[in-house]
Amino acid sequence: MRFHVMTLFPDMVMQGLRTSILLRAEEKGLVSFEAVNIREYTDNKHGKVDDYTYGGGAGMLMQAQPVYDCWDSIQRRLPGKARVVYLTPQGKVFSQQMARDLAEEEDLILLCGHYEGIDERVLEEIVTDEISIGDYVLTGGELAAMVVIDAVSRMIPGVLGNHDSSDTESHMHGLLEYPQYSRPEEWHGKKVPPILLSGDHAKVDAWRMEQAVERTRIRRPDLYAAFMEANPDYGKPKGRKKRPRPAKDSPETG
Ligand code: 6GU
Repeated sequence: MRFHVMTLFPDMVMQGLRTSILLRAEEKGLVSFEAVNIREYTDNKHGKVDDYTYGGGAGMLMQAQPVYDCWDSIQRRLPGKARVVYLTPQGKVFSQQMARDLAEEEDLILLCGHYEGIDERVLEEIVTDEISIGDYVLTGGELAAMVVIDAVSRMIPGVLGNHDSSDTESHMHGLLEYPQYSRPEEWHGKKVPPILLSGDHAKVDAWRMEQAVERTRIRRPDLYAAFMEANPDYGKPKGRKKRPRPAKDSPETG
């Protein structure tokens, strides 16, 4: 998959992406990254890409012309019409499902805004998806673009080693990850839960599942509710027949 980032800060984006797992993925030919400097496409002789907003108010806006010409120069060299993701706090909040969906694309163009945003007219013409990475405001779209690219890349087969496979991750069953421990067995007076040293894989799996569910219940009641909705029998004793429960209005229930 090829990622094309439209930005005023190409070095920031490339340095962020060409590190660790994503660097290895690019070296293996599984993904490629380019950052295209929007400023190189401005018609303004001073290299200006922003101007005041009509109607007044604080701040500057990125102008339509350089953004459009930058997009056009990228799109012209692609084999088909690529989706264009605009990173903005006004977008749909990014999720694992959106990462999975974007990972199906051959090319993806990401547009990073700055200042108070971008002239709406060019957004209407080129943008197919608007994404926010959460309910807070960043100074620009670059960090958000890197977040999206990271999450999308790790869904591509071969990017992760088989050890950190993308389906034992947090959020896979819609649950948070269980706690994990490495050597030594005791550190700062804290022992590793004995069940993890028992060698009983069935018990270890059951313990991890319980921990994941309990952690999710405490920390993310929204995810817990969705999990229980999808797994209504979770935690109910299985096997033996339950004693029939007296009806609600039975004298036995008081
Ligand atoms: Cl995508 N951009 C900016 N500037 N701020 C954000 C964001 C994006 N997502 C959350 N906050």
